Amino acid sequence: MVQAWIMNDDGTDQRLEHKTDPPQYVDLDELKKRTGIMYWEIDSDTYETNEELKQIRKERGYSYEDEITITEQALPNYHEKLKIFFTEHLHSDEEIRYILDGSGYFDVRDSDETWIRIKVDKNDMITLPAGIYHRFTLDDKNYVKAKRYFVGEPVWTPINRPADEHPARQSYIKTMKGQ
Ligand code: KMT
Ligand code: NI
Repeated sequence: MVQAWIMNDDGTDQRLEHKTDPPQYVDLDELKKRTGIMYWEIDSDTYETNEELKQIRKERGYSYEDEITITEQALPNYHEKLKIFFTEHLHSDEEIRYILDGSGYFDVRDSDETWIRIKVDKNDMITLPAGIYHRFTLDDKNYVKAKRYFVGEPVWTPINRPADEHPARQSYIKTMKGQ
């Protein structure tokens, strides 16, 4: 089950939890309000026949799918990719990930620049809205396997911060303000 907390961004090992002392947890409703992130829990042992997943994909137009395994053995240019994932960026489209196995952290900026760290585990499916500043890291287990979905032809290109003038950023800010 996904868990989120305010991140203590103290510059130490990115694979650690980085909770504040005491921890400040952010529940799913608050996460949605502060960032626009959506979350579903879907049993990854039976996802191929899961009706809820089928419905979500249909409603949200997630036509494309593939799978990514992030381990040193499985992912070509592993170290370089991890650096790219952990560089603060946005995308012009939603980033949709469904964790089949393993775990990791998505860090997302809320509207006052606070990093919220989201721990994703097996069965967690999350959608980061287009235009949100974010990054990803493995945790100390160094392993995640995830499905990637996309609306139409995938564009994985990260647009590194600063990207404040990017149309997806502008549109994200507008949506969050109007909420
Ligand atoms: C990304 O774009 O950050 C990734 O695909 C890595 C995370 S997948 C759980
Ligand atoms: Ni990204």
